[in-house]
Amino acid sequence: MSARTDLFESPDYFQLDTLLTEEQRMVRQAMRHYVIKEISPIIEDYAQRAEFPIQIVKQLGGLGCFGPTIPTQYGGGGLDYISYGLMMQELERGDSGVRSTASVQGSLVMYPIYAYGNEDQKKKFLPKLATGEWLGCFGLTEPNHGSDPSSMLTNIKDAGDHVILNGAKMWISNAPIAQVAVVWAKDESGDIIGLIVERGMAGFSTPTTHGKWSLRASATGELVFENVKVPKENILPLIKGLKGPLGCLSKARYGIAWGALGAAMDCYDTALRYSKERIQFGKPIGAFQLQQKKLAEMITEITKAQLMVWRLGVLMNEGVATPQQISMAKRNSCEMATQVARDARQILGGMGITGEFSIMRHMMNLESVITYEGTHDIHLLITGMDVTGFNAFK
Ligand code: TGC
Ligand code: FAD
Repeated sequence: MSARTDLFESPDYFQLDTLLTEEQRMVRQAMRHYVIKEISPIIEDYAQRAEFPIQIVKQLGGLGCFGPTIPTQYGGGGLDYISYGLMMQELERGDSGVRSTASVQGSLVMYPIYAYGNEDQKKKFLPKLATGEWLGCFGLTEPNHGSDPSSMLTNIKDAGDHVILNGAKMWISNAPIAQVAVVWAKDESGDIIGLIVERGMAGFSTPTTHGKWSLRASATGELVFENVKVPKENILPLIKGLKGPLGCLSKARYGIAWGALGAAMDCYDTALRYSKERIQFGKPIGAFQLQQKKLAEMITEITKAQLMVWRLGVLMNEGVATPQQISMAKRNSCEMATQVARDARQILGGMGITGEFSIMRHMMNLESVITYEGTHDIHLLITGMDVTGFNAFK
């Protein structure tokens, strides 16, 4: 058995399929087919080489993975949130970096332009981003300001018909290859604003981050701004304050809650199959109680997470989901997936550390997924604040 042959069978212990609409099932099927055909055969090699498979950008655009909930008039998919979640689940079942590409483009680049931009900005950027002709990135984190983005130093100064942008962003997915960057900076009053920085603007560079053991098939880099002249027409006019970037993060964190689940489902499925085929002491290792305990706990946790994200999707569709509910689901899925990947890797013994199987790659990827878009601790504190009313950040 080799990961190069994708034998995935989706775990659905509580018959959640019956809760999905025909359209949602079709979306999921299309994504599953895409992952089996285009991602599973190549992703391990790209990850080993630490190379981003650039061809997926146009493929994902063609499949409607960029901005699936954005209205079709701007090139989005006009789909509901459960369809969006299922897309992210299937993509991350293939690789977290593939889902990251879709999350960043749809939720962190297209969404702010759609929600906070004017009509000219929407018409200029959204259709090209939707098809994958252009790739975008999202610059919030700075070298000295990660969990606490409100302390950011990146800033703009008014200079007539343009602003002068200075500062640096770090750990930015897609930065080295993006044509456009949605960047968050402080204006002269100290308010956080969003602006669209385009590749080619003088003083703007995007050095690549090397040496990652995680998300190796995703391009990560910095955004460096040295007196960059950004036309005022590139400022997003409809938002001021940290709620701008956090509003985008709510959309992306929702996608991660489904995505991490996809990685966990792949690890479980691989480990279950292996446990039935691998013989030790004269019987399949799946017949030993210790391995059954791991598998039983995995499917229990996966099922709980599936129920949580499905319910969250319903609340998103009704427009009543809270950022705090999204935090809980993101945190729960990431923690669950990290544990499932670790246990699944053990079930495969030595084979578990090789690239013949997807588990070790998922396990390493999930270390980024549990960290970005708000760390495990930050989401716990968001829940803590919500239930107690006390703010542990201040
Ligand atoms: P705080 O005072 O709590 O909030 C400031 C304003 O924002 C509002 N707000 C939200 N609005 C929309 N959605 C949310 N999720 C929101 N959370 C808060 C809030 O109501 C307030 O509004 P207003 O009107 O009163 O101004 O802000 P704080 O400075 O105390 O920080 C709170 C904290 C720590 C929770 C927040 O800053 C945080 O979430 N930190 C984590 C940082 C983070 O997630 N960074 C992610 C960077 S992007 C990334 O990782 C992309 S990875 C991409 C990939 O490859 O997939
Ligand atoms: P820090 O904020 O320095 O945190 C270090 C530790 O301290 C963590 O364990 C944290 O939980 C803990 N901590 C911090 N504050 C508290 C507190 N108040 N109470 C208790 N514990 C606390 N950012 C972007 O803007 N755009 C991107 O596209 C992007 N892509 C990324 C891709 C990858 C592969 C990675 C790894 C990161 C990416 N990030 C991106 C950055 C990511 O969002 C940050 O790494 C994350 O928000 C944490 O910030 P930090 O790394 O500076 O850690």
